[in-house]
Amino acid sequence: MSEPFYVTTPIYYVNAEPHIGHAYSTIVADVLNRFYRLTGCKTFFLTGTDEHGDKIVASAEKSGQTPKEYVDRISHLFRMLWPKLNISNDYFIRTTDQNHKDTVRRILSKVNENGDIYFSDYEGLYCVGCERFYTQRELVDGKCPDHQTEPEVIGEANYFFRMSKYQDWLIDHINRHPDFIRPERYRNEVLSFLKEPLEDLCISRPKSRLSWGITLPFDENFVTYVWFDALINYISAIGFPDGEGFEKFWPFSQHIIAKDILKPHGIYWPCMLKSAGIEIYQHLNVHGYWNVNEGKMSKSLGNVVSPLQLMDVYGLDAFRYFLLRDMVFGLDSEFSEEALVGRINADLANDLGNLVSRSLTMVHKYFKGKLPDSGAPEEADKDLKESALDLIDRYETLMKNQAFHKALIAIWEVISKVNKYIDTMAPWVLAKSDCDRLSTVIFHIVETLKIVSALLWPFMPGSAEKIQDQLGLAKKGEALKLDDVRAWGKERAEKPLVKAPALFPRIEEKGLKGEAGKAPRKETRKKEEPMISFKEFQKMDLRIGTIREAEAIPGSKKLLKLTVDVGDERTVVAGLVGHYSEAELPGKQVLVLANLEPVKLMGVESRGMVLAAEDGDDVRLLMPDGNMPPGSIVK
Ligand code: ME8
Repeated sequence: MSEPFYVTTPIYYVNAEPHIGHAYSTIVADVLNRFYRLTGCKTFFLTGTDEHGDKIVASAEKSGQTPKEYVDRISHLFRMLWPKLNISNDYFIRTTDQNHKDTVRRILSKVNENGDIYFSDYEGLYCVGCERFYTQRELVDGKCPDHQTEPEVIGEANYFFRMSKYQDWLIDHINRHPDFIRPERYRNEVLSFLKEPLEDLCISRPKSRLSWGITLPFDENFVTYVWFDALINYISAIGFPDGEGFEKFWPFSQHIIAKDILKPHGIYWPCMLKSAGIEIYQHLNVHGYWNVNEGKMSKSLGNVVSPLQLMDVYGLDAFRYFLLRDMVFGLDSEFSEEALVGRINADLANDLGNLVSRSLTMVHKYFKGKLPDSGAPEEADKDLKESALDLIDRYETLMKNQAFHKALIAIWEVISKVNKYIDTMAPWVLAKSDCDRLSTVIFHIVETLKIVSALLWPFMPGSAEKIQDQLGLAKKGEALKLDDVRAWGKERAEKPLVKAPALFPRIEEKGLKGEAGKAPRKETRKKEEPMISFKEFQKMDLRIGTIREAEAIPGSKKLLKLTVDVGDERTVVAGLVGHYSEAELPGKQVLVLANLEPVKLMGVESRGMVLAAEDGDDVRLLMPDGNMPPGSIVK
């Protein structure tokens, strides 16, 4: 029986609406969670919101709400976002939950009883954005490196946690567990920080300055520092101290965070756990930043990228795939819509989408939708099978090491191998000459596709399930597990394979300018257009027009200037050169969209559009089935 798996995201501050940075961390956690489910592990996946502290109070004031009203509203936005991104979290924690508050007080009491809390006067440099004190050497040009603001000097008496006491222990723990913090660059960053003496941590705020927090169990006049409160969510959510979930999952805990919060997670949190006598978490997995136009996303710069907008335009799985494929876990990545469209068209529409559709088409055409058995395999078949089965092992190793982009590259190598196998084996030729070979080839294609779909499930659950459904394999809504696909040929379709529309429609790149961060532009649409209402349809003034004259437009290789009678005579410019001659057009009746905004084309004002059907290079005008008076309404 495999070990359980427990994954967490940061609990996000409710002072801003979710953007692609939050979406990325949460999707990474979801991918990992689904991956471990795929391997047969029992898993627990936690996300939530961080709702106390100065920042929240300031944001609530700005929006004219009480802190409670404000946190309820924004927390709800996060909670509602995750199902839309197909996030499979088991629990959503809020630091304003009573159970969490009780756990924080319990741990503070324990740490206090252990003699690790003392009261003292302190004056320090405080960054409100980070909600923490900075030392001089942490500042860059006197400013907080994250917020580029000068910290305030704050002097007040507060409670302190003796973090310094755990410095040597922590260094030793990191040295003895090389993958405790990963990738290595972040482990080194923490170790390098620990080369200097570790200062004690200020863990309280006087209620006279901030009342929106958890009251200290040993002094009514103070609330808990927001980080001391927030980090504890990882154990309060699973029932610390004696809940079943805590006992089962905590020893297998993995946190996902970005580099901005490395210090609280890599230093404060292990020291807090050690002081409270609790086992340390297993791994801290740290990723880089998504930047936009080479800078951090920020509301003031107006370059915040909304996950929902992207998803609406490009589709959820394409968005999830892009985030995981384009970022090397641990390094920063530049977000651009061009790159997203490029990936969708090349990897999803071309490689994967084509593979699925041509495979299913062949099973239908040659075997009436029923998957044939394999005959004796030849070298090429054995080679494909070996690559597909090897892929499962490579994939497992890569996923366990957060090398998501490499796992996807490995899957795509096999996708491209099957596509080449199809081209070389040419089933359409075998269909005429060798039925046995045809069965063997189709069998190998479908088996490989089955493996591909299973490995894709953590990244693109909806599409993977669709593929499995089309392959007749979906079992009561449960996706295939790794063990199901490892047994080559064992998992057989229980119903006929289904031919279905394209999984990933190509995106037209027309007009894309790559201003990342801006809302997706109108020209960038899926070919599969959204539905329009009847009311919207009625806005179109479609009429029958009779072409009176047609003439070339000097300098244009495509356009003709038409004089069309649509009840009134008007000029309509149409791209008909090469399809119709000027001489054959007069007298023809056509369909005209008469209320299109006038536009100047090659210096000629066009008032309307002549409708035509297009198939590659061929263009044919649409005409009424019988003569109609010019200006007749089309409805
Ligand atoms: O720090 N690129 O909350 P937060 C990638 N409440 N990830 C990004 C990102 C970007 N540009 N921007 C944000 C807090 N993130 C605390 C956490 S945990 C006990 C308390 C993601 O709302 C990334 O995961 O500022 C980062 O660590 C987190 O959002 C910070 O979220």
